Amino acid sequence: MSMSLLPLQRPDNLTTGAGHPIGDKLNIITAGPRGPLLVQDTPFIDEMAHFDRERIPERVVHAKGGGAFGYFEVTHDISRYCKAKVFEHVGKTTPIAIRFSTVAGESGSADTVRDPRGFAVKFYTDEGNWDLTGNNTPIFFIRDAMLFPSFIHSQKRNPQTHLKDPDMVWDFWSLRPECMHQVSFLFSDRGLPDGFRHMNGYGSHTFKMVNADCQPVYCKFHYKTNQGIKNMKPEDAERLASTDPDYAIRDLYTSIANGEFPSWSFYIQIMTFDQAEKFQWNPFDLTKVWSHKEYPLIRVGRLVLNRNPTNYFAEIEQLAFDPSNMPPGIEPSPDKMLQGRLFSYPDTHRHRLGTNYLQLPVNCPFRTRVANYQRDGPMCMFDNQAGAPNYFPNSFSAPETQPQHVETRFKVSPDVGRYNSADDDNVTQVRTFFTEVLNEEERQRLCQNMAGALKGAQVFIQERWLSNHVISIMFFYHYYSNQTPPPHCHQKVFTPLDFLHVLFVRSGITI
Ligand code: HDE
Repeated sequence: MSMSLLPLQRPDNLTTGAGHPIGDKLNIITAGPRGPLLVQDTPFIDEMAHFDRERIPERVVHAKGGGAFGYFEVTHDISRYCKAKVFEHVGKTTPIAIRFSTVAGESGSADTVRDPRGFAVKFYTDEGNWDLTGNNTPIFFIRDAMLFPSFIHSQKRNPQTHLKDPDMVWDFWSLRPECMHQVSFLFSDRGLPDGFRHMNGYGSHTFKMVNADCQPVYCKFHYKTNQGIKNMKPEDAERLASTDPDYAIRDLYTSIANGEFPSWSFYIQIMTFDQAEKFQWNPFDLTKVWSHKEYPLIRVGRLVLNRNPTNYFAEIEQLAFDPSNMPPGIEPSPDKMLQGRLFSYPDTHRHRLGTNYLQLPVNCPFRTRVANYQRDGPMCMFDNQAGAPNYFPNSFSAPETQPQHVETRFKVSPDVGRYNSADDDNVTQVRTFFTEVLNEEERQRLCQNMAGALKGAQVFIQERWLSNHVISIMFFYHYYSNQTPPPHCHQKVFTPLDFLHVLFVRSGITI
């Protein structure tokens, strides 16, 4: 795989960063053969000073990942829902970048761990970049952005021991039962995807689409793998974590290098504002899905990856996704998580990459021309918009607003407050997932995987996780009565310890 390191036909002239030819790259300048050094050895100082600054902060989450480039092609017309030019006509193609990742591990961690996978797509559209910064799951652990830093801390290292800590993980999850749906997905077979090519992607949130007549609808995005879903057995994933920790990056790179270009079919689900009013749950709750029966998938196009990065750092490490990058025709829904993300991503990029991160080639909206009143800042590249006026309004020929692209108006009249959504039906969809989506063998593996991880936490935490009536109802009725729970099931028929026993015994684990 070291093809990019093959010797060039004719070597370039070696220079310093400032372009001065270097005569000797092996021997430092010293006073006499045994030293000391001279500060005038600028080739040495130039090299060392740059080396000292090679690292930028890794992503606070999703630090380990790989990516590639390709295109999005429209295969079906959805202009009745959305005026965004990216969907303008069948056959239209738009360049894309995709970065896949794990969530909790550091940038050197193993690819084959049980963790959601990031699936972030950047469309370089004619109206600016559109970033669908999604995952390989249609849902998420929490529904309120306030909880995100705590949730992530619980998945990362214990501040004292610097070790991953099952107490922290299960303590948080058991205190927040809205996590159940995503945790069930995570401990099912799909929690260990075989590389990045064999998994689906989802925009996950509810978004708003607006058509040319300014009529809005709500929508969700799905991208289904054309390579087929393939997951790993836990024992294989564990083995690969030590023998080939970069398994997924290697698999992606190699397949593209060999001309096997992975692709995904791109779909939307649509919900009208009227339907949203009547929906049985909060349609903006990220812990819930929209039934495909009631809100069928509508085919839109396909995503194809056909080019590897030529430089990983420049094109993948510096690639910066931002859910607030939306071209006209795509707007945020009120989803509290999405709204929280609109702030967080550009904020972290300014810290990780610097104020002018949007000028980096991989982030700049190269299919359009940026014309605004922002100037200067560290690492300002290009011509800084030359002599164009840097204030608005002005009387000179300078960028003007385009009123046809003003965002849609919408009504909000409720009282401002901190609304508690902790008990917003954490049960029904988890039960559906367990009883209707999974088959018996998949259910058994879910139990086994969950028990195997849960046993690392203290018993009082295990009990709390299990005493959550969602899981009690789900497992008890499945295994012992094989029928839908009656309406009175929230009255506990069964103690947490009973359930613990059931879960572990069924999984062949002794505690
Ligand atoms: Fe992220 N997330 N996230 N996230 N996320 C980041 O942005 C954040 C969430 C996702 O390949 C960070 O550039 C908040 C949901 C992906 O570069 C950070 C909240 C989903 C990636 C951040 C969420 C995601 C990130 C870290 C809740 C799936 C990697 C570095 C309010 C729908 C993108 C960075 C890449 C990265 C914040 C929740 C997916 C810190 C505050 C939900 C795929 O800004």
